Amino acid sequence: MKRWGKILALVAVAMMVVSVAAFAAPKQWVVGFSQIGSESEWRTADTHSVQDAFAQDDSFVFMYADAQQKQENQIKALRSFIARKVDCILFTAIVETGYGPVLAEAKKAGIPVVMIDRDVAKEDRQYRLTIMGSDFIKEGEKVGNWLAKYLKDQGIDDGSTPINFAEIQGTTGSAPAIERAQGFRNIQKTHANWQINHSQDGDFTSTQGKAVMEAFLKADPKIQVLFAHNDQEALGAIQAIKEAGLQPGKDITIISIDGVKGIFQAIVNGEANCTVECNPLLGPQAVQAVRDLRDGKKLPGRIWTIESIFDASNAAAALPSRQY
Ligand code: GYE
Repeated sequence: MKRWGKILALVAVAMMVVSVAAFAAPKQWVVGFSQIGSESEWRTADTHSVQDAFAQDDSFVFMYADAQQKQENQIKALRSFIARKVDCILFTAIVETGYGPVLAEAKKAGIPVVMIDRDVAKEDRQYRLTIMGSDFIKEGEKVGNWLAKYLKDQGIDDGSTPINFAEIQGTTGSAPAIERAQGFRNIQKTHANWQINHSQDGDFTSTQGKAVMEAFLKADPKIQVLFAHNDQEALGAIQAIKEAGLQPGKDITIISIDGVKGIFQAIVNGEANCTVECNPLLGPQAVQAVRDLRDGKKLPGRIWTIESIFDASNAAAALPSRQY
């Protein structure tokens, strides 16, 4: 009897120790983030936002993998997260295709994958849980709609004389490049005189944006409108336009997407005309989604970000409060 009493007491003490330990240190969730690289100011702001948001909550162990613009590095990073049995994977896909097998491995291992910003191709979306970020088709449509009004108001577009457009696309095969091009064409189609005479990949960087614009201008100095898929490319193109002896924002109407400080300054200086906002500050949303997941809540299939449009009418007023 005495012996049983002792055993019971020991069990009770052990249970207390276990529950106190559990109370003092709840299981930390390990979250691995596979990021593309750092091709633009947008990307840097996005990376910092996600890193800072997770750093503020010590119930997470946050692992960051920078793929330096290479898909094979991303696939390696995803495999190492799976091998490490992380609790959740955050993933931005540099291009849409090529991730099916590794995402299927994550699903098989029971690891939820939350896409941030750039999605994978339709056929691979069955392997990921949700996507948070912007509506790139809508962004392309906003570009077209803003231009329609602006070109008409400026007397550049009479509705029938051909307008000479150039487009610097984002990284070929990436979700934003595919969808921004599509969105813009949805509007362009409704203007019979809008001609996209030049279109090339600028890889979302200012160096490439400049190189592509130089080539365009060499072939055709009479370009009237430039749509760059991101601000970084537009900023590079502005350099090329100046070096060609033309006035950016005047001789060539320039519109791009993101809303980084550099383009705000260019708009204020009259060297760019408009930016369609694409919000990179996805960190707080990402933490919330992972917390919900940990709490067993069901995530919506799509989490949208809220965005605006900035031109000469509102850029100066908004500039001081811009966070990226
Ligand atoms: O527009 C660009 C970045 O994926 C939405 O990638 C993002 C794009 C953004 O390099 O600046």
